[in-house]
Parts: sequence; C-alpha cells; structure tokens
Amino acid sequence: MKLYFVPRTRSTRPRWMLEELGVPHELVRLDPSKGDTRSDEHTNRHPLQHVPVLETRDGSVFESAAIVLHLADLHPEKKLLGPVGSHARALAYQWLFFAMTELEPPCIEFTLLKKAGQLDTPEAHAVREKFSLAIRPLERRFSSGDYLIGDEFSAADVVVGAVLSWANSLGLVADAPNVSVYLERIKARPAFKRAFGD
Ligand SMILES: N[C@@H](CCC(=O)N[C@@H](CS)C(=O)NCC(=O)O)C(=O)O
Repeated sequence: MKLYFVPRTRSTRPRWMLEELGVPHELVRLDPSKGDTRSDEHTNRHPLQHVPVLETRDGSVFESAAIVLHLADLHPEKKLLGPVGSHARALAYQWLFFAMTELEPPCIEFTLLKKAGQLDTPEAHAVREKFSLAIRPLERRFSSGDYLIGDEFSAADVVVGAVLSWANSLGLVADAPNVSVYLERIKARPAFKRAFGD
C-alpha cells in the first residue's frame, strides 16, 4: 500500500490515519515545484493532479476523507470505524461530511484571502463569522465528550481534527474553549505528531 503525499497538505489526513492504524505502508513524497504532481503517471492516479492518493493492489483512490474511511475498512480489527449499519458508523459519516462541507470551505476561503493579503476586509470578517457558526456543533459535542463518537478516538477524529488544526493555524478557532481543549488532546497523540512532523 502506497500513499502519495505532499507534506503540510490534506495528505496529513491519511498519513495520520496510517500512523494510528500502525500498519505497514510506503510513503511516496511528491514535490509539486518539480512537477511531480503533473506527471502523466500521477495524472492517471488523480486527474486533477492533486494529493493525497492511496494505491492498493486493487487500484488507487483519491479524496482524503474517502481514503481515511477506506483505510478504516481495510483494518476493522483496529476499530476506528463502527460496523456497517451501526449508529457509530452513521455518526462517522455525519462528522466526515460535516468536516468536508461545513468546516473546510471557510478554511479554503480564508487561506486564499490570507495569500492575497486581504485579512482586514469585510470578506475576511464574513468568513470568520461563517467559521464560528460552523464550529458550533463541535463546541457542543466537546462539552460532554472527549472525542466525536462515544468515548473512543475514531476515523472521524482524524478528518475533523486535521481540518480543525488547519483552521487553528489560520487563527479561526477563537471563542471555542471546548474545541481548543480537544485540539490539544489530539495534537498530543504520537500518531498526529508523526504525520504532521515535516
Ligand atoms: N478534496 C481533496 C482536495 C485535494 C487537494 O486540493 N489537494 C491539494 C493539496 S491540499 C493539492 O494537491 N494541490 C495541488 C498541488 O499541491 O500541486 C481532498 O480532500 O483530498
């Protein structure tokens, strides 16, 4: 099993998952500045020339959250995803879709505004507001639980945790004390440190 990645990108999500699972894998680091992601070989793996891509003996898969789910499915013995049809599994779907459709878009918008030097603008203010509304279900969840689902760390924490870590690096996690404590909890995990270490 190979993971094609670029450090400090959405690749950290499946990298972190692989570290949590502790299963053998090969990491293939690509350098976009050298054109690695634009090669014909990589375009066959990912037509948008993005990372991450997971390659197994059955074929390749892109989209970070899908890869995290698939890795959990490949290793049910690690119990990072509830059984098919269980409520725990439904909650995993809920939080993963939530991360990708509610939490991530304001992070993307804010990153673009930051790159354009437009943080002191009404647009940036609106994005901050959008994120602080989006984070509310998490603030509520972490008022009564250490992790997203039940009492145990799961695949959902990998995806939501990685997006929150991105948001935090942008200064978006303000006035959310429960989320801040959760972030410290997950950042202390050895697997997180290994995945985010470069
Ligand atoms: N929705 C996709 C987004 C993938 C994506 O946009 N990846 C970025 C890095 S975070 C990328 O590959 N950009 C092109 C590049 O780095 O050359 C996912 O979650 O996997």
